[in-house]
Amino acid sequence: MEYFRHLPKVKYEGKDTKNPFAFRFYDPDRVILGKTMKEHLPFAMAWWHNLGAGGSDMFGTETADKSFGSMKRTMSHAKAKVDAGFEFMQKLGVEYFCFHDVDLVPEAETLAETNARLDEIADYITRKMKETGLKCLWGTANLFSNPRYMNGAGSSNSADVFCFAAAQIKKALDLTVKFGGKGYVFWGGREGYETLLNTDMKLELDNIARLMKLAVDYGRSIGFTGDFYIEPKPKEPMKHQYDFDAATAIGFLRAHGLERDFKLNIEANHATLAGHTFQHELRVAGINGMLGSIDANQGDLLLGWDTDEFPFDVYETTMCMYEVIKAGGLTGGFNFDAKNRRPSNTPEDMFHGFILGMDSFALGLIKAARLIEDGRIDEFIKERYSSWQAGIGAKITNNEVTLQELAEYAEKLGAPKDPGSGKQEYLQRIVNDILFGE
Ligand code: XUL
Ligand code: CO
Repeated sequence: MEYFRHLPKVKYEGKDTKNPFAFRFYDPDRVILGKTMKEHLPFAMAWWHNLGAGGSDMFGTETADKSFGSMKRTMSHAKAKVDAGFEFMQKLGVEYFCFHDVDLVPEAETLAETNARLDEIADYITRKMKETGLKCLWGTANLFSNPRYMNGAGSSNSADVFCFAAAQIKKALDLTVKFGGKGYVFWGGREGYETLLNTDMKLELDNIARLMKLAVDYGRSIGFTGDFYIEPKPKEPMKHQYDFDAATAIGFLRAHGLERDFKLNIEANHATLAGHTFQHELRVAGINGMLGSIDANQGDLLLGWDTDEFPFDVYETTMCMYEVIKAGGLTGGFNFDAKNRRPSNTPEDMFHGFILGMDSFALGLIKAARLIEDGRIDEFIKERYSSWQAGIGAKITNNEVTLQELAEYAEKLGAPKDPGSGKQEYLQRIVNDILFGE
């Protein structure tokens, strides 16, 4: 069965096309800074949004029909989703998918039954992967929707719940390995707290790390060679989330000896919820050698929650690609953890969402490469920090000085040289010129 029969395979037609089902900037074979666009931008489809989310919210039911011709919560629906998803990815030229365990099948009453369903669908998916050449970017376990996780998973007060989380992670890792996934994600959906009046914070944090260590040991024992990722998020659903932002997650990983196996999956909308720019979070991950993967979406700065919009702000995608290029690329990819707006409820809109997202990132890549080739920003930063290249600056960075020596140096100097203008407006204009002036 073809689910998007009336929709074409989306191709690159260049920036002058008015065809709504063509890429204007994403040209998979175009080479930029020595790599093709496709290599720079391994795009992925999020199973949950694209094949699952029908637009329901707190005030209303679904507006989009994601039944794909089958009754929901059945295995035939699960299979229809696979067929529709693979057709969708092929038509868009998206090579990867990401999944939670319970995105793939309806959860059953028992773990054993859910796992049997997962085995059945995994065989079905593996066959499709072989037929099409499509791949898995990462897998994860949903440890937040089922009521048993109301107090957390790794951070639950209940040891039994912790064991259920372990069981789900084990199975999700089995599936990720079966699909040849590049990564495995921990997004700590309910790993946080509402009030310290009922919370043992130290035990909760230690237990989350224990669960992660157990996952690493198991994953490595079954041949998982990819990266584990933490996906930081500051709030929603919990008031205090333990993985607040990149810096917090990195500190946590280092404190528990997990930094060799883990990197970060940075999500744009989570960054802005944490009061950071997307670029800030990418930089923090990048300079720590932990920029693994990206959940490519966009928030609404006027709203205080995770709106998971398709990325359209080219300034943001440019700065994102600037960071990614500077960090030497991703080990993961760009997962559109994004959904159509509730009134955008047709299959065409599903295509428009991905075309928008892919073209926004392609344009961001083109512009980021131009910023780097232009060189004025790099040059300015180099000059701004030139005092560290020689003399006392070089001695400090080589760790060849004592505080006493520095004090003597400062005293002799009388006054430091003018540190110079930061020239922010000049630099912002360069970015605008490259984004809009050429
Ligand atoms: C939630 C979120 C998740 C993770 C995977 O905000 O981003 O969908 O990406 O659990
Ligand atoms: Co996400």
